[in-house]
Amino acid sequence: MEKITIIGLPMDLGQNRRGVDMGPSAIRYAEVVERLDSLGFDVEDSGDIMIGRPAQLDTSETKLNNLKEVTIGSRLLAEKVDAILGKNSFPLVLGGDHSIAIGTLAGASKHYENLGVIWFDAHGDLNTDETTPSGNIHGMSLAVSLGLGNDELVNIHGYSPKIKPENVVIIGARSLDEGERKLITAKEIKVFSMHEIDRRGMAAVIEETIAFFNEKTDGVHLSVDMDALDPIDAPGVGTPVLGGITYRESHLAMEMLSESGIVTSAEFVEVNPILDDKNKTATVAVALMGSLFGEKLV
Ligand code: EXY
Ligand code: MN
Ligand code: MN
Ligand code: MN
Repeated sequence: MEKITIIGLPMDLGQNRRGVDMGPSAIRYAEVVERLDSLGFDVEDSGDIMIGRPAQLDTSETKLNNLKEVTIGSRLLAEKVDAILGKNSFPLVLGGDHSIAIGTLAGASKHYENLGVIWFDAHGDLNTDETTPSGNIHGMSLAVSLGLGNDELVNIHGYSPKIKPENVVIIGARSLDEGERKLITAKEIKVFSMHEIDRRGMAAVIEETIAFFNEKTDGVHLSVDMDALDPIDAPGVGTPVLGGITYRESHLAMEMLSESGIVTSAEFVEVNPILDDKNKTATVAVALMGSLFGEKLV
């Protein structure tokens, strides 16, 4: 695909540390448009989806924090991503916290029979309204996309499930709750934890991921939670976990995915400029986007 359409969802209501709503601005400030332009793509920045802000953050109605706002944001994003793919452009979504993946996947998976998902994350985001320890929807977005959890979220964009468990690969996991582990076992979800990455190396992990998808998917969505990286390289995230993917390993992953040509949509989430060190995390995110879209060192 020659065209890339950038869309931001400046929302921080899927978790409880404010500031990740400034992620799209920080990523633009780190020159995402210029970077992708220079690689020869026809880049359109279609701006941000504005969802407004409740006067008071509400946790009273359900166990899910800010359910109403997250639902509205997800619906709007689903429509937008659906339309971008309908125009044969590559949707590049900027978050926002990881709850926005509910909307991205709802819009994207309509276009594929068997959409694969690469979930690059320290976490599984596989909690449901039953298992969540926090009530934060960013810890549920992958489960919701599998059709599990709150009905309203699960049915966004009018259908469910968006993806099948056998089409999911999680890379970088090192913080999973008990309910998430049970789900991974029950649904036989493929997980490359940090243990596998340490032991086998990122190259082998990505080679296996590409082979896994080549066999059975007609599109692949790449969901990059910046907390997959080690906090040394990506300090500006709300839920950092020690012992993560290095800067070079993450680049290698993007470069290999770029060479494979399998990725058909992507999102970069959880960049929180308030917690960051001189926009480092947004700068790393943009560098990874460069590699994902074919930037070469020589
Ligand atoms: N598993 C925890 C929860 O559900 O609250 C933490 C989730 C963090 C999710 C981050 C963004 O990937
Ligand atoms: Mn996440
Ligand atoms: Mn995470
Ligand atoms: Mn690079």
